[in-house]
Amino acid sequence: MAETPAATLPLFHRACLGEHVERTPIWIMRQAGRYLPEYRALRERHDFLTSCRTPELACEITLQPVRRLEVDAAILFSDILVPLPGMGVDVTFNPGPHLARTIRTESDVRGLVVPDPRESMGYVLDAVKLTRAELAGRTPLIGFAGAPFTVATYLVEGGGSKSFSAIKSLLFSAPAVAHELLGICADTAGEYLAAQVDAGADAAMLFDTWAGLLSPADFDTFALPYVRRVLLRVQAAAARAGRVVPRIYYAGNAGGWIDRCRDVGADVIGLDWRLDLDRARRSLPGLTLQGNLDPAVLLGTRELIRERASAVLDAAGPAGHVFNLGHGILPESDPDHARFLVDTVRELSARRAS
Ligand code: 1CP
Repeated sequence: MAETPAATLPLFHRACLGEHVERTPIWIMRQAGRYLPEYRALRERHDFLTSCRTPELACEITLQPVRRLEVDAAILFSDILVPLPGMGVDVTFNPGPHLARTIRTESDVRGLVVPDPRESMGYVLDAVKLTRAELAGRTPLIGFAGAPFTVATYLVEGGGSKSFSAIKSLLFSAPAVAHELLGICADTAGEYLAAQVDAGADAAMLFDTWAGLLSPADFDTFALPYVRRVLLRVQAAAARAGRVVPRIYYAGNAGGWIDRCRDVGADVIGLDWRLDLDRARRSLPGLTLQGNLDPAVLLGTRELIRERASAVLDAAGPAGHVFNLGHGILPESDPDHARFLVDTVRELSARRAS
C-alpha cells in the first residue's frame, strides 16, 4: 500500500503503521461536540443534520477542536447514521437517533438499497474535500462509517436501545435475514468509506460500538466477515489512489473476542477502557492500538488526568499506539481539561521516546 516514503508521512500515520515515533499522537473521539462552547454556539443556529449536510458547517465544526486542542488528527463531523436515508430509512436526532421505521423482516430488508455515495452522500464527500483543503496537509483527516453490525443494530432497534432484544432476536430467529441485512450494511459502508478515501480522507475508521453485545462465536459469524468486506474495499481504494490510508477498527467492549480483531483487516484497533492495552497487545501482536482512557477521567482533577494518561502510555508500550479516549468525550467535560490531556500526552510520551 505504501508509495509515499514513510519518512514523509505525518506522525499519526507513522504511529498507525507501528513505527517508533518521537511522541505518541493523540486525538479525541467526538472531539467536535457539545463540550465545546463554539460547537454549542453554532448548533444554536443550525440543527445537527443541517450541520452534517452543509459542507461549510461540517468543515468548520471539524476544525474547531483542531484549533483549540491542536490534536494530531481531525475527524470529519458527521454521524454513522448519515447513510440511512440513502438506504431508505429516514432518521432524526434529538440528540440521540430516531429512525422513521424499523427493519425486522425479510420484506423490510428487501426494501433497502445500497446507495451510491456520490448521489446520496455527496455533501459528505464535498465536506471531506473542503476540510482537507483547509487543513492543508498540517493535520490528517479521518473519514469514518459505522460497522455493519452496529448500523444493523440501529436499523433493527429503530434507535438507541437498552436491551438490544430486537437485534438479538433477528440474529437467532432469522439468521438468513440478518445476514442479508449485514451484507447491505457492509456494501453501503464499503462504498461510502471508499468514496471518502477517493475524496481525500487520510485515514478510514469503522465504528463497531455495539459488537461487544456478541459472544466470540457470534462475532465470528455476524461481525467479522462484514468488517473485513468493508476494510478490503477501503484497502483497494487506497491502493488505487497510491496513498497510505490507515484503517482503524473501533471495537467496543471487545474483551471477549479481542484476539479475533487480528483478522478484521485493520492496521489499528481502537479499544475502550475495559481492557488494559498491555493485555490487548498480547492478543494483537503487530497491530497498533488506539485508546483507551476512560472519558470520565476528564471530569477529575489535572493530577488524576496526568496519572491516568501516564498509566495508559505505560500499558501501551514504546510503539504502535495512538492515544485517545476509550469512547466519546462526555458533553460535561471542561475543554481546558481536554487541552491539558493533549499537552500532557505530548510531554510524557516525548520524554519516554527520548
Ligand atoms: O445534538 C448534537 O450535537 C447531536 C449529538 C451527536 C454528535 C455530536 C450525535 C448524535 N452524533 C454526533 C457526532 C458523531 N457521531 C461523530 C463526529 C465526529 C467526532 O468524533 O468528533 C462521530 C464519529 C459519531 C459516531 C457515532 N454516532 C457512533 C460511533 C461512536 C460512538 O460514539 O460509539 C454512534 C454509536 C453514533 C450514534 C449516535 N449519534 C448521535 C448520538 C447521541 C449517538 C449515540 C447514542 C445512541 O445510540 O443513542
